[in-house]
Amino acid sequence: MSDASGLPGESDTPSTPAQDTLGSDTPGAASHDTPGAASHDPDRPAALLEFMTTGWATREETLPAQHPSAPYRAARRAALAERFPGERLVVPTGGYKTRSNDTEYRFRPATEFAHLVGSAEPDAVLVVEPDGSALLYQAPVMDRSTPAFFTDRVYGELWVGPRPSLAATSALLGIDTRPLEELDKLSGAARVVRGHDPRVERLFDTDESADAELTEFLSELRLVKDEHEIGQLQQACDATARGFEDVVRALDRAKSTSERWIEGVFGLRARVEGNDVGYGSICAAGPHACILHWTDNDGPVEDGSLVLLDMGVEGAELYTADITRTLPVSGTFTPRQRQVYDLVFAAQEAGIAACRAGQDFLAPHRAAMQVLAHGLVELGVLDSAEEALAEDAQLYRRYTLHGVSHMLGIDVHDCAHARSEVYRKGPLQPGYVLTVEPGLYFQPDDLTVPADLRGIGVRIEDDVLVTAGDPVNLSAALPRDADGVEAWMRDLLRTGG
Ligand SMILES: [Mn+2]
Repeated sequence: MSDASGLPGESDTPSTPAQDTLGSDTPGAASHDTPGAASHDPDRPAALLEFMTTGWATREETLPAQHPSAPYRAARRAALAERFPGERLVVPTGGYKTRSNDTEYRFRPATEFAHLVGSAEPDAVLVVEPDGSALLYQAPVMDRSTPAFFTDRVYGELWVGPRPSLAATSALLGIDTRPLEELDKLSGAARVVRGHDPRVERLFDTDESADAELTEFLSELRLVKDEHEIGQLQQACDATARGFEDVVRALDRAKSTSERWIEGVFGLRARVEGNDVGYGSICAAGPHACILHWTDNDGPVEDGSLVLLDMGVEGAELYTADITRTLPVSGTFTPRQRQVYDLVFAAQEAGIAACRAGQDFLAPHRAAMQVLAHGLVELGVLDSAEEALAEDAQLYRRYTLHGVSHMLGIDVHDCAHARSEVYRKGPLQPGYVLTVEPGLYFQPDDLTVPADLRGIGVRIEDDVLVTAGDPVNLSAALPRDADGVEAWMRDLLRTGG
């Protein structure tokens, strides 16, 4: 990170304010002598500010072509306007989140905003007016026409790079744009998607349950994916498959370091081919596989053990994959590992087969649990599958721990605010993309399981598109069955892929 401070403690010199309307709530924009400056920034004499704004070559602005996603997003905004006719609807993207002091996390647009607009600009706000027209309020560029271009750490061009103009954004996304400061002129009743931008929430007269209804509708609008979204999810799955291949090729380095090597290798693929990882990578070797969200990733990777990898690339438009493979570190399963693996695989096969339109959302879960419960008897873990499956007992869940499916999209656990009757208790519909991810987890100190199973954790997770016919596995590029996994690893380890 660059640090522009020269000599601290220079004399106070009046400086030109960057912009009044923005940044008061923006982390990193803490005002000292200049809005957008940090505590260690040196003061700037007026003569310097004047000098900095002159002597730059003129730039020609070429407007970009419209993005292929624009018509799809326009249709979503039209559906939103139709659901709440005559109302003002406000969807903020949110701003930078502070990591510590004046350093921020990388900006990630809010999911509702990403779905409806597709801009990556922080602090932007979509407003759908009562007549159904849509306006995007966005911070104007701070180019060399204002001293802010080199004083403002949040928007200044010399700090954060060139940002798109309102005209360029409008051309790219197919939506009318307004300067963000004009948002402050709005007031009165509106529904606002809460939780992303408190400043925007304070501008309007809102009602909590009316706002929740807006968020709920936008969550449900994402249940059925259109063809563009399915293409994005396929790309995310394909990039993720390449990331898994990278990891197998890098297993030797992981063995001489730790699980972190795997996390890093996959993260490299995610940043190069996508926006980032869609969630913290779970790189769980040996008994760490029994911890569902193991993200410390600081353990050893040892021959003879399994490594459970739950990782997903989030693509440029923020759609994420969510894939799990459990691999033998040596490239070959032991007979006992393979027995557990084959059982989880059979459960997943049953789950994927149940991903058919008209089945209810929990059908894949029930199908997989039937297989797992009966298999647990064969493994010598349970005495009776029927007893364990009984509604008032569900003892098998000691080893299966979690549900088999969730919706997938811009959020890894997508559509979280959808009503239960259309999601968890509703029917599967063509265009749904959900995970199928059964697992078995035998804790290292679980005295109810045979000693040679303790410390084994296996999960297999794929991303499945529901269609009018057979389910389509978007992550089929990665082998799932034990033989297929071994052959795939052998190939990558021998040839380097
Ligand atoms: Mn998942």
